[in-house]
Amino acid sequence: MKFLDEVFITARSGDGGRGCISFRREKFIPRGGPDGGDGGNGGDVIFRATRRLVSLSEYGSRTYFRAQNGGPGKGKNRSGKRGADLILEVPLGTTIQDAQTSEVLADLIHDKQEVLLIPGGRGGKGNQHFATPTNRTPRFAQPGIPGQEKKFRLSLRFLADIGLIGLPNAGKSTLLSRLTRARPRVDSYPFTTIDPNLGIMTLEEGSSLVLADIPGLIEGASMGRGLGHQFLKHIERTSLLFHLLDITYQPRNDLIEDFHILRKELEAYNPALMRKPQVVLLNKMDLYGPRHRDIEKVKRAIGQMGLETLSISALTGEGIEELKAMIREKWHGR
Ligand SMILES: Nc1nc2c(ncn2[C@@H]2O[C@H](COP(=O)(O)OP(=O)(O)OP(=O)(O)O)[C@@H](O)[C@H]2O)c(=O)[nH]1
Ligand SMILES: [Mg+2]
Repeated sequence: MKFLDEVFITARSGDGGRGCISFRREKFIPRGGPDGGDGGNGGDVIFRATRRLVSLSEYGSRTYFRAQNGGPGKGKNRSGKRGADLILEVPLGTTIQDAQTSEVLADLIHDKQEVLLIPGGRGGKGNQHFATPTNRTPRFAQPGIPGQEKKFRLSLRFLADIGLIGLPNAGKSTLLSRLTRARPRVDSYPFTTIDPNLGIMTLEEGSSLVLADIPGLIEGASMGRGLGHQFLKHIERTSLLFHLLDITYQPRNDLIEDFHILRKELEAYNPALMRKPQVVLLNKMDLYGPRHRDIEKVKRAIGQMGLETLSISALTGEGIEELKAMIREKWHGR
């Protein structure tokens, strides 16, 4: 299914069932009183966050949903059935807005978190409630209140702990598949990843972290070049960024310059991204050769900017244990 992080949908709560007009009829009670039951309430429209979903794809084809109507009241004081609620499941990190006013109605961030956004219509009261000393045979009951319809904008920003960023082909997806059970596509051409991926990394003591792999960024990404910028929102909520540098990358022959280009893109998109803790991962160390001697210089320059570096090979696993230890340490230190 196609990855979607923004959709518009319409939902309607259920109508309340109508109240019943009925009179008791029993053998020896010729003129029994009113016994019309109440209509059932219509179902509510509820949004529920679930870890099971990572995209809003389910709302790509179908965009109209409604909760069940309440059943009508019946004789012998029996109430109508309550309409079933409509439960719309969304991935963690989904913001729900009123499509007309843009008002933010909910931001769902916990697994199984629910929010009721349209109450079902109330069922009407049956004529059992309306007998008075002067009117013992009320021939009326309330109709149910109709449900309401509303248009929503759902937008997703991943709730990930760590974001993987870098130029196309830097090895982000390879690293994701090293650290988690996710198996994103990996290939030797740029822009292999066109939709963001999520992976879950389990830490020893049973807790886990979510990693987000977004499409490669290029110069001008914040202005809409390439694919990257539209996905930068998915790393806005992370608390740590891994910036991957491919040590074999050659076009400018200056890794530091490439690094600055991407940092500028992040800053231009949202300065808060730049303030996030960042670790620079020098990737593809398995290809290290005489041509890459300036790596030490690169490390020093990045160190002078106050950033940590780590040399790894996402492909062979070199340095990955150190990387995992660093992640564990950072998470325990919080
Ligand atoms: N030799 C070597 N190759 C690597 C390493 N990491 C990734 N690669 C290769 O580099 C190429 C790109 O890897 P990907 O993981 O697809 O890179 P990406 O950063 O996700 O790329 P985009 O999705 O295009 O942005 C693939 O051919 C990988 O096999 C590494 O540590 N060593
Ligand atoms: Mg990729």
